Amino acid sequence: VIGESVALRPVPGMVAVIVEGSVREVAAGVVIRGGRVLIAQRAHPPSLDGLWEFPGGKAEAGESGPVALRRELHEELGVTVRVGDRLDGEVELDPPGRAQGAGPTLLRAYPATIEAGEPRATEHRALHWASAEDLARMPLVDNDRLWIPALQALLRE
Ligand code: 523
Repeated sequence: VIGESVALRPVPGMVAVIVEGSVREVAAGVVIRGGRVLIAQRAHPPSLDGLWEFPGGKAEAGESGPVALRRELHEELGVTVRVGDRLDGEVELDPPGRAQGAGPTLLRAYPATIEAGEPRATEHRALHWASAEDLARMPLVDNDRLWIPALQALLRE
């Protein structure tokens, strides 16, 4: 009798866990200092080689975006950061070979403040402190362009 099936009864807590567990996040860091924002030039994959991004990476299973970003910026740039409140907007990524029924992977951006260390490119080709004008003219990965207008406004404040 379907109506009496425990498995089909809506249990709000359980639904929340399932939904949260199916979303994957890539967290990108917006590090602003002295009217400029840090961008990093990707070396891979070939389709993104040479393009600039807000550095970051994939959250591992069970890891929040901010925690993942702190780890990634330590691995990639050698800095310790404090992560702020997420910026508006997100971009759905299309990972090749995504399992059917699996949730989306979302690119999200967070402001990050350097607490210790000076950024060094250990996995990127180069780093650049970009002005508002640089953001308009340098080749950024398409996904990251979403945040350019908001950042330009911030940098010009
Ligand atoms: N993006 C992206 N913008 C952006 C980042 C950090 C990542 O569009 N600012 C995309 C690029 C990849 C995917 O997100 O399609 C994963 O980013 P990646 O490769 O930087 O994440 P990693 O380092 O966790 O991935 P692996 O190298 O595979 O471990």
